[in-house]
Amino acid sequence: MANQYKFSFGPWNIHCGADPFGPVVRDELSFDEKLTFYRKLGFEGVQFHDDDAVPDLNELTPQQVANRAKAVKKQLEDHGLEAEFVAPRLWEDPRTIDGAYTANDPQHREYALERSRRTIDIANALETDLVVLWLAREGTYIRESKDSKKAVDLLVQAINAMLDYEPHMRFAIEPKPNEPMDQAFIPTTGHAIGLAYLCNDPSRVGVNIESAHAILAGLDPSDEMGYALAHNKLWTVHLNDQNGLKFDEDKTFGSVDIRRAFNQVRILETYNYGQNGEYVGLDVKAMRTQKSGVSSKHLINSRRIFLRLVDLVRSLDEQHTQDLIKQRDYEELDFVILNHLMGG
Ligand code: XUL
Ligand code: MN
Repeated sequence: MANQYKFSFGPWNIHCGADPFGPVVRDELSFDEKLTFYRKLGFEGVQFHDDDAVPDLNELTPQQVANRAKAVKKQLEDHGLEAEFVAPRLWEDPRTIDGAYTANDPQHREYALERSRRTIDIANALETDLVVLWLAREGTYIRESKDSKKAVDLLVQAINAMLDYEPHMRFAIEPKPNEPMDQAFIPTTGHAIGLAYLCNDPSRVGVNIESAHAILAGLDPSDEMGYALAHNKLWTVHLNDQNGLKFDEDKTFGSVDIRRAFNQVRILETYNYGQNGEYVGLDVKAMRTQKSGVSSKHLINSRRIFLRLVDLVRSLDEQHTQDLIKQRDYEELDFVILNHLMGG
């Protein structure tokens, strides 16, 4: 049976256009206002950072955090939505300046773990069994500041502590090679999956693959997806696009390289991604030039492009493709794919 896809994004994907060089340029929307966008745009899953669900959670007791998260669960239900995952925001607090789980200061590492426990509590209250770990500051600005072997040990210890804390929770590592760090300890899918196998329960540690992060690592996102699928560890994706090796652009899916996007959709479609409830997640930013009122087009367009590419995957003449592979006529295959993408 043909795949039916369900789509998600995070509230941070509707934003006011501030960048490191300039202030906001669009109206600030409340969380509840953002929730009204989801269904209208064709999305049913909400991705959360812990403080998207419970702002200022460091100021609250664990019980207060859980209670507030339960109120958010009700809010989601009122909008016909569900939580896809919750991710600890471990890159803004002063105690995460030198990293979180790999910070050199043991008290700062303990803060990171305590905050992650709250994230897990929030995930429980929102009734999702998935936590995403983007290891933002687990890396270095200069090689000599941290021991890379010890860093891996510390990451394993931290993930083990999270696995122990909630035996039903699954953890999807989102690798990224750089930004904000110069060198990340877990830059690629292979690193993330290697880390999973070092943990006490590898069956509950998988990955979230972001297209732009793979491109920043000089890799093809669809190959990264294939690698994770071969390990049954592709539990969510952050589809977007990236124009070369620069800052993380989070561009509309397919907007730079439609063929690269086609191949991501193709591998997801080929291996029935979504059959276990996985979402097609987006992590896209509107251009700063976009005015208020039309600043969610990057979301609707990414979804439309994904679905157009699903049609193109399904209408590709597979027999012809297989024949060309058999004949090793990859020049003709190249043309057939390009022609298909151009509507031929
Ligand atoms: C950062 C990034 C994050 C994660 C969630 O580059 O992609 O938004 O997706 O923490
Ligand atoms: Mn992401």
